[in-house]
Amino acid sequence: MSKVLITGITGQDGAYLAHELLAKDYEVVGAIRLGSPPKMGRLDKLGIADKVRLVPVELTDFSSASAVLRHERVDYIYNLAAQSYVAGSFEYPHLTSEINYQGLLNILEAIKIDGLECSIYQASSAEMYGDTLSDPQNEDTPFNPMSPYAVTKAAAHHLGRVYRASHGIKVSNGILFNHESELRGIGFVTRKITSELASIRECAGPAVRLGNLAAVRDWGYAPDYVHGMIMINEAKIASDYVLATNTVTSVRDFFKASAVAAGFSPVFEGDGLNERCICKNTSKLLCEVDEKYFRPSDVSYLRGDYSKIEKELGWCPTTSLETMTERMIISDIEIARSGYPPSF
Ligand code: NAP
Ligand code: F7E
Repeated sequence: MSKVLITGITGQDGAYLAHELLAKDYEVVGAIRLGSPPKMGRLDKLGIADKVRLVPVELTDFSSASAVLRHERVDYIYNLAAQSYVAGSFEYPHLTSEINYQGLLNILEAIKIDGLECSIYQASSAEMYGDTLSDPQNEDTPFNPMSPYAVTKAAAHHLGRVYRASHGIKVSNGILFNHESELRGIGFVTRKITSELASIRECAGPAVRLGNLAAVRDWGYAPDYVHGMIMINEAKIASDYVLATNTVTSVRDFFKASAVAAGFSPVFEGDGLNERCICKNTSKLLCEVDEKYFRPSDVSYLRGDYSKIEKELGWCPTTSLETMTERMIISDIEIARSGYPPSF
């Protein structure tokens, strides 16, 4: 039986990844933060909380990271732990850098020094591309990071390549475009929209307040993407791969589709800070623009070309944006009806 260590197991991707690996009969060990109780909401929701073994580790501390790796001797590592909020990285750049960059450095050094035999998947991000003239973006598109988050991910990406080329360590970078799900954190725009629309519908909650409605993203479904992560980490040859859908949607259009899925008839009116969305059947205010959700700099457009992984490993996305949006709305309506706040 192969043994796997997932850092960031309590996050969206970590939970889905653990679920798929357990179904394939892997022994799954999850690294959790030292000194604070793990957030078990997603693992509970997938019914796997008692099927994974959780080990406390401080990934930003070399001795803690290396002790766990030496002790566990895993076959595969998925390094997903990160301060993953782009907006938050402008406020907390040091924290973001420590876990997103130093965390990977500690893992790679521990593997190098102890001569450990394992394959590492590093969670790289489409955010590294920033605003670019290349459309769509692929593995050869130069990076133009526009946030502290993107800088840390680009640095970690290059670090992985350096350890692969100079020390022969089997590390692959998955350059993932945005992927969402019922388990997405409520701070990200898609889940913010679906959870707050559900609350308007079920509990007469307030209108959703959003920032840059014109931003365009390539949104896929998280379970499809963790399947791709496994393909990447288990490939014979370590390499870097884009996972994306090659289709794009603006925040405004995602809002409209979600509002329709929630039973509203959304119409946008006005522009700039005065833009808002009304339900034309009930005149209910569904969405307003709020300056506080604009970022100091924002990536305006991302669209990924996943043809390399399709050709070499046979991966492609299988879930449409419409299906994903419906699933998120249905799940958030159930949560709103339960009367409990979301547990993740
Ligand atoms: P997520 O839901 O925000 O999960 C992040 C995980 O990292 C959580 O388990 C969190 O633990 C852990 N973590 C955060 N700070 C930590 C620290 N200082 N020490 C140890 N653990 C820490 O993120 P996700 O959406 O699953 O994404 C997984 C990875 O893929 C991340 O590296 C992210 O940057 C990257 N990525 C995501 C996307 C996307 O669209 N989802 C796209 C590209 C790349 P707690 O539960 O204790 O907070
Ligand atoms: O923002 C705009 C915002 O926070 C998407 C992370 O998983 O994907 C994710 O990063 C867009 C941006 O995701 C609000 O300005 C408008 O243009 O959902 P998001 P992100 O920043 O793209 C990448 C690939 C990662 O690697 C990251 O870890 O939506 N937007 N109004 C808003 N965004 C938020 N969060 N909240 C708003 O009210």
